[in-house]
Amino acid sequence: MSVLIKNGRIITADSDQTADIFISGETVQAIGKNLNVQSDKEIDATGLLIFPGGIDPHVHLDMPFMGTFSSDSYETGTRAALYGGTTMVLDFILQKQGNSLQDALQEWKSRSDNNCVGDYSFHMAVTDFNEETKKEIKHFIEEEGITSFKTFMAYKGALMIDDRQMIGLMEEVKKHGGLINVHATNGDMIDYLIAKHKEEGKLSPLYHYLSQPEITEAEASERFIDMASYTGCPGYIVHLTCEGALNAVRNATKRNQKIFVETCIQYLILDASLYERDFEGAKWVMSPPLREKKDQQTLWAGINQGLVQVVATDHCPFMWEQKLLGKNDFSKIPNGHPAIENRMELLFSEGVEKNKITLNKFVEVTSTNAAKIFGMFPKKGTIAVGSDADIVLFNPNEKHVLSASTHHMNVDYSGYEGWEVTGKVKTVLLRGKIAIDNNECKVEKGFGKFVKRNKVASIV
Ligand code: DUC
Ligand code: ZN
Ligand code: ZN
Repeated sequence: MSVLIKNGRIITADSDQTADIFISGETVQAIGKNLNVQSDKEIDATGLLIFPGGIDPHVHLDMPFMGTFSSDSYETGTRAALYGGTTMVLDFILQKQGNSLQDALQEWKSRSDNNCVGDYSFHMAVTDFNEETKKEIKHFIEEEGITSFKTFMAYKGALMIDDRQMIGLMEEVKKHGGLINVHATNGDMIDYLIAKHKEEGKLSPLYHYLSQPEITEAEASERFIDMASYTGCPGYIVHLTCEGALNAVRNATKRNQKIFVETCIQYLILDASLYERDFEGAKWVMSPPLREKKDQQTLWAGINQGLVQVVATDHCPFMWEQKLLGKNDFSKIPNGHPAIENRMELLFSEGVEKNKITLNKFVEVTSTNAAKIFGMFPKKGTIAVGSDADIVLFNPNEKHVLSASTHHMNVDYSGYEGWEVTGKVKTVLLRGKIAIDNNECKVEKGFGKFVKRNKVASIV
């Protein structure tokens, strides 16, 4: 099967040109003006923008968490991602404390194998670092193609590791060419504040927010950065939300230390005033919580300063009925919100359309940087001869309204209900195959491939 995309405006992280793209099989074969080639299918992209397929490096599909499972399966989640222009996701395997990493990989494969519609990979979350786990790191990097290791500085008793384990893991991961990603919040401080609020009878979603003040994130981020500096291990902070934490990253640059930073779309465009809506605030109960307007400004600036390289989602949807598990106690509300389908359109509409970021920056933070940081570039993350033909055709002028009644995520509410966006994903190709066309998905579950990743970049 070959496809010729004619006359689109092709945007990559560092170029902007109107040209044709010729695809044969799974990869791009040629890019140029007025390409004179025979193709099985021709697409006229006049007036459309063409982006590399989005990569969302932070999603949780079918994940056991807080006594339930996130509500998108690998099928529904990766399909919704495709509708929104995201052709690849990176999900998290969670080691069970006391068990091996390999056990966890097998468990996650049992839910994901042959079920993905779009491409995917995993980060391996190490929740129990010990002499046995240590022996598994090399195998994951060199044989499984899983080169990034997630750590939690919070969720004590289930996911959190202490600093002794963190240092040990960093040394091992560095030795074999991997990277550590971190949920950087101070778990002990948060647990103290949760208990205090509950004792005082403060049980609404607002107290989820008030139990995780900015200092809990700033402190843990700085501590993580110091440990990464000491060990020399490449580090990536997931879902960074606030000024205090970004200041720690900025300070590290003064000693020539590079820490990769991801924020998520919700932290750029939503703020903590949503927690004042009584129990409706549970829709946005996630960790870390939404922050203040001043933090949004810091994050947009951080993107343009090159301190924030990635905009992800931390997509972790729960049905309203699941959120109701915490009706009388905010600490029992499953943490997470749905956004896998909305990320690209929201960032285009709120970022590019409102002149906060350029088109090139949009591509960098939605696709290219994640591919580089996580060892997939240039197979993924760009439009170039030889790269996978993961391509999004995007109408920058089409307005539409986000709603749970039209989205494809398996969740019965939207965190963005009624939000009008400018710009719409029209057609999506995944490895040369038309995956989405005119609001219809053309590929089945099982089409999505597991992508083995290389050792990671230390500079982007
Ligand atoms: N935060 C969330 O909101 N959900 C899943 C895990 C996390 O760290
Ligand atoms: Zn997290
Ligand atoms: Zn997460």
